[in-house]
Amino acid sequence: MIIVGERINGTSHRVRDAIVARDSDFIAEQAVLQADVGAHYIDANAGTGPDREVEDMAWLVETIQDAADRPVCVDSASAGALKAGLEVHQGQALLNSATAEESRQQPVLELAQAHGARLIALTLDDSGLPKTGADRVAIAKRLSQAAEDMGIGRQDLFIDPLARSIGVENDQGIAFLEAVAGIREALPGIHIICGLSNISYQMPSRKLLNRTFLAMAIAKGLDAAIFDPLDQSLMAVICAAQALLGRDEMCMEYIRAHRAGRLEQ
Ligand code: THG
Repeated sequence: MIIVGERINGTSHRVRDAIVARDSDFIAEQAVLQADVGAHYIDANAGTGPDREVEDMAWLVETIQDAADRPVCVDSASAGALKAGLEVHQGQALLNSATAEESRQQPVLELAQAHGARLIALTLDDSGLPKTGADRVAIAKRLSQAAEDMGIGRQDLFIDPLARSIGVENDQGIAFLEAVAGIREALPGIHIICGLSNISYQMPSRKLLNRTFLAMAIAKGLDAAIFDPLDQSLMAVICAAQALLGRDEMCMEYIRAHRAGRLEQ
């Protein structure tokens, strides 16, 4: 599993204050904490207004990479902020995100191509949020073809089928899981990612829903996720799922995690 640590997100007030105050110690600490528990990428989402997001993103990417030896998942809906993050990034970034919308497909694909970045593409087009699994698979195929046409191969493309809350629409859990299975079958070798917290929005006991959903999605073919890696129960679910699916030879990693006290509180 490829883990993207989500703690550096300006929608959190503490993070937003640190960005505005240019508190590099706080951002560095959040980056190191996540890298130390096994995050492969550190997400950087400034979440600030259009008047300052470009500068904030460049500062965030530099501050994270000065502190932690990890690539950054440069997270913004704005092409300008994505570009600013890529320009200061060392090594191969993960760009978050393109969509199949007219305004966001080609510009973001071109950015990824120009910088040799990996890319997250959301299954979203100009007809609005997809409802069914089949809608998401159809958009994923178009995104994969458009990326391939630009020389971006499946090994560098992460499809995000957009998990939406079961508290808002009851059948969104199953629609997402069907999308993961359909994409895994139609596009072998592609990566499938999602943000884990969306599924439980407006529901009680969110962590229980998030970790149950993670286990189900891994079984269908999810191979990357965006979440807080300091949540030990989620990291434990990944470890257990890999062992249960025969992806942990002799269950060695599972046993090692158990001995280190990382599986149960
Ligand atoms: N897919 C992709 N990228 C994404 C998302 C996705 N990036 C943003 C988001 N979703 C994932 N990142 C976060 C970061 C923080 C929180 C949720 C998702 C979060 N924060 C705390 C909370 O609400 O409890 C703190 C917020 C606060 O303090 O106000 O939940 O789906 N490709």
